[in-house]
Amino acid sequence: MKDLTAAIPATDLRSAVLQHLKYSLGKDAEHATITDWRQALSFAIRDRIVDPWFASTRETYARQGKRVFYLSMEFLIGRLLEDAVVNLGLLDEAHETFEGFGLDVRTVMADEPDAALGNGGLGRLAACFLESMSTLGCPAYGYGIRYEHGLFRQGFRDGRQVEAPEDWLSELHAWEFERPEATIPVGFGGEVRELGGRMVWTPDERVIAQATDTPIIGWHGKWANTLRLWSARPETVFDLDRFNAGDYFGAAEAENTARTISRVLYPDDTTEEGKRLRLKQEFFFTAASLRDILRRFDTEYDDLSLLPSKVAIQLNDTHPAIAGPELVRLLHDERGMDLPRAIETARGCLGYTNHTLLPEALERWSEGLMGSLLPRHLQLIERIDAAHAEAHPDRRVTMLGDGDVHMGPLAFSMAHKVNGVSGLHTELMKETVFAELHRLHPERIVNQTNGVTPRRWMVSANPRLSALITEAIGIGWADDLERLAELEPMAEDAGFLERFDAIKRANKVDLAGNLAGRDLPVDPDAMFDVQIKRIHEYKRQHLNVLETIALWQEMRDDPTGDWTPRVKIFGGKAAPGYVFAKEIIHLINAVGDVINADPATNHLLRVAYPANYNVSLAERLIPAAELSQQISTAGKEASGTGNMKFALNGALTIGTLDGANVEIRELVGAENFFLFGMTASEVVARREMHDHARAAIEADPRLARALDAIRSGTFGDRFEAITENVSGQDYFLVSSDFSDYWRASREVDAAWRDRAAWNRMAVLNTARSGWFSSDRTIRGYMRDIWNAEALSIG
Ligand code: 26Y
Repeated sequence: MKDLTAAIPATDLRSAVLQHLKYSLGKDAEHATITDWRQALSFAIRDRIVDPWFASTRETYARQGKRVFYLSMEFLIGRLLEDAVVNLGLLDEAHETFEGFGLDVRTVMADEPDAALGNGGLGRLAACFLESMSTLGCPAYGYGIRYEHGLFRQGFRDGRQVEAPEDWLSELHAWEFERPEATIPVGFGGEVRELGGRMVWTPDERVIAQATDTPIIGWHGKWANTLRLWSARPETVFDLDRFNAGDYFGAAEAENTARTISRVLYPDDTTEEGKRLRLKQEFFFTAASLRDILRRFDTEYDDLSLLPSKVAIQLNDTHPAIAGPELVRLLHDERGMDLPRAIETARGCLGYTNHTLLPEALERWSEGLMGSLLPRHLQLIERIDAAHAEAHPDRRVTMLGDGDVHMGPLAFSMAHKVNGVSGLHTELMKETVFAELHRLHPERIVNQTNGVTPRRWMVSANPRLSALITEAIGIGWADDLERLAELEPMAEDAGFLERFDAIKRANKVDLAGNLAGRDLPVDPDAMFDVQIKRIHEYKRQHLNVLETIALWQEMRDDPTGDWTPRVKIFGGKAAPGYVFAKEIIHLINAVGDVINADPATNHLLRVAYPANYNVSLAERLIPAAELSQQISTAGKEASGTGNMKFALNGALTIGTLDGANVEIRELVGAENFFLFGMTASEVVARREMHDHARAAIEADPRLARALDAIRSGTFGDRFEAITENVSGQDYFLVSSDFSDYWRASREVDAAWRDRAAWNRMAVLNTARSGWFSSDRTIRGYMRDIWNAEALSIG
């Protein structure tokens, strides 16, 4: 049939917004709230996305190219409206339109709640990847879970973290298209029987996965991919018999049980019940996604051996690693492919990205749990393990051991490529967790250093800097970020440096205004020193706090000394069950309370810890930052992506040789990076040293004094857990790295006072960080892992 919708005439943005306000929202302009205006704008913008979205789908079908399916438990997207407005090139028109309504469009866009369907780095990376895949015209689908409640909202009570549920769906979410026709049953439990030579799994519990699609528009609005998120609902909505018998709660029981699966982002992992639910979540979205992928494949091809040449499935860490056995089950049990071929075919489709080497984050499921929830999968894992053992008789690793299924080795053995997320991390994967598997499969591990999308993290978050760059090197740099190198000569141009400085200053003033509104007054003339990320021992926010205390003490000793004024800005959430991380939060706030109230020093040193750090807050903090704190224990931060956002926005880094810091330093130049601390191998050696923490404290009176202040109650509580840890076992080498961190921090102070030299270094950071675009990363995945080609239209 002819495309009846193709010829619908476009309207101007102003009419479109007013039409939606009236006819979609039922509001008149006089009584519309900011939220109404924002919803109306969202609908108007969404309308502009639909045509490129359809065109992309048509092109993908027409070209029969390979499709990429990115499976991730997390998509930390943040706000969608501004991204879409910017990528469609409608920012100026939107600005004028809203001026006509007497409103500031940035305020309207900022009204959107963050979609916080992720915890941190891995989820934000997935969001940057979605945007880059659309920008590059890589035919791709993101698959995940449509959590009713995303990452909790963080508040502070008496300096301690309190968690409140997040409620992003409480108001209309304009970006989604519900797909009531796209439903897929997913089973759990039950039994496996042989029937006519085939193994048949009969689950005893079934839920329905229901799809909701969000189009993700790329830069210049040329291509849009789909993010498909699954919600769980019961097979039968309501038990009328039980209701009629007066059992009102029981009548809704099935519904509650089913809906729990997509209720909330990661239940706490510590209880057995929590673990069970997490495994159910993982299988739920993985199984639904695989069926959807095969359904689409079946509409175009009838030969399953083509699967690896048409379908690339990327596993974002091990969370969807059950995809290996599930795909084998679909091919072998359901489609009758023989087992070795089914394993080969599945492997040809699957790639696995590892995001952490921390032992506690390497997933394991007890065979008991796996066997009760996914009995057929446990059998298949045994077969996959046995096949691997047969092929490699001298192997010493197993996917099954100590009564557990090890998801890392399973993902490794079921993927044709396995990648790390920075050069260092990939090398450490080869040497540590996957040493044995790497020996058996030396071609399998590849590196793809992370990247970030410059559209969100520069064009949209830092319009002032973006305008200056465009003025200096012309348009096009956001398409090809390595063109930022053309800024290099400007680092010697005093006039340019001054304008760069003025922009940073304006961003700082904006941020100071925002912080003042949170009762966190800061002086934009002080250095803005920022550490924003999840709170974790290995990220060492407590090292930063100890340095802050020591600095404060020295300032008090000599308040008229020649100090560099600093604002120490922290942001980040701790996992609700992570007691030590919550202690660190409490310590930051307690130290801040005392230091900020000290009249002798508070014009020189302040601490600001805005609650509820999220993507939107990051978009304000990063453009205003002058110093980026990337101080993890070497060997522990797989990559980091915040570090890249800071460097691109002209902040200098103080950091260890960890994750992508190594590559940042190589690219921006060692002289434009404040390095400190032990290397990954020095860290391993130092841990062996008896009483290393005590020795470090004895050797550094500043550190000893800072710890004494905490112990003696200067900050209210005595924080024994922290002081005992860093003076005792100190696994993360906080004490041992302190002296060198102090040294580097004072070098920062000195460097900052020479404004011209500092700005020169900052410009060089921007100019030399273009490699960290997620476009470059995605091209790497397409080339080395997916073997997929970019398509383009128009
Ligand atoms: C098993 C489960 C509890 C679990 C849940 C979430 C395990 C890990 C994670 C998340 C890991 C994560 O976010 N890793 C980060 O990935 C980023 C993107 O590659 C890296 O930049 C960052 O260094 C790494 O910590």
